[in-house]
Amino acid sequence: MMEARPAVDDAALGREALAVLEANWTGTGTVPAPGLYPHQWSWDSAFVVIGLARHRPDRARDELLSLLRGQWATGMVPHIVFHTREAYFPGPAVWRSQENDAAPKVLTSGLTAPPLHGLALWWLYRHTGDAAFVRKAYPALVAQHEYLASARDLGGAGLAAIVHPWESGMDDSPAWDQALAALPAIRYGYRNVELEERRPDSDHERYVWLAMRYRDAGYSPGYLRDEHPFAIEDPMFNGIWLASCQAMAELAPLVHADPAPHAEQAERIRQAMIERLWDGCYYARDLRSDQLIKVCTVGSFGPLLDPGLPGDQLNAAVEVLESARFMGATGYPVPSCEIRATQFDRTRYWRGPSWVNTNWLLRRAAIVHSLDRLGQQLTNGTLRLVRQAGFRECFDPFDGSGRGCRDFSWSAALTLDLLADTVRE
Ligand code: 2M8
Repeated sequence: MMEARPAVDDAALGREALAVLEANWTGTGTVPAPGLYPHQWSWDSAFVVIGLARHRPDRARDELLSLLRGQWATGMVPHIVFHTREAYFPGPAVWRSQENDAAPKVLTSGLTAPPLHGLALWWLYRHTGDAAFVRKAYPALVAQHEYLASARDLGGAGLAAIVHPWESGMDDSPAWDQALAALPAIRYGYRNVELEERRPDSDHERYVWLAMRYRDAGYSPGYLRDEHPFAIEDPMFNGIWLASCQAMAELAPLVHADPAPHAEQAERIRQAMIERLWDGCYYARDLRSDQLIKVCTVGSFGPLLDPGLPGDQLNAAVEVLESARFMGATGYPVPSCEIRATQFDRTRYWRGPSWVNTNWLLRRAAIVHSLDRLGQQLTNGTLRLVRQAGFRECFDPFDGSGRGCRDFSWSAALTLDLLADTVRE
């Protein structure tokens, strides 16, 4: 297996990032990492599209189309598309997508992931001017958004609920602890092939149980609404959705479509996030206990992606982000959980380490709000991480050492994007 070596000069770093993405390309899609994640993951692919937009637009287009081949007739874009038979647990035998009438031919999971694809398509258009491709991909993304607005508005207020920690992309986040603890204790006894970064008492068996309950209910929206025990309105998932709605509004004229429904959707999400998730910081809301989950994580900053975020909230959220609760105290941006929380753990997956994708999203937010200094800090801090430790899955926020797997696609892809901006500046 190859592993890119850290490089100090930008040109070499860029070449290494491209080499990682080339090695992770299967001919159909880009795997997040060889071995550990040998299929196509939804938001990973969107980050790859963003990173390749200025370097390999052809590959970026193929990546998105390949992912969308996994879209269900309901509009749901699944969190994993299984293009090969490589072993992964839980794989097709657990999800059994082929037994569902709405599922496509290609095997997929039955869950979704943060809907970053509208923003990724806009990014690609912005850097290529390829309107023909927008026309090709746009209808699928409209269907994706319609699915979220209809099947996932479980709170009835205009937000999309996640029904599984995997749907957040931030699997082991402390934000899901309470909801998971309320589920029955499960012991399947299968050998957990998780990384050591996972909690020893990892909730993995509960994850699988939760996924199988949804599967056994035929992946039905009625079941999600009335019975499913896990339903959470997450500010990162919804902040990303809002950004994609705004992206779709900007793309709509290219396909002679009306931008208004996308803009209205964005407005609904904004209002609902303010009314339901804001309490001095954005928190996730547990719909089953109808309570805010009072732990501030990197997900709390998702709403900053909204250019229309009210000034008071913008300032308050940025203050928290820059404070000693987050990047003010760590050497590297941005810890995935506030460091004063009892659940914070610098070594464990989504419970402390810094991730390139959330750094990139927050840098995007900083640019949207013309927060130049913050944007620069996020850029420089992220580039320092990958220069020193390589394209690792995540990083210790205090000393910058790499954690999780190596040659991780979104770390490489988003490095390419950051470098492209650095060169221009
Ligand atoms: C992680 O999620 C998968 C399950 O989907 C896992 O834990 O095995 C998360 O970091 C998620 O955000 C990411 O999309 C996926 C692949 O990189 O890995």
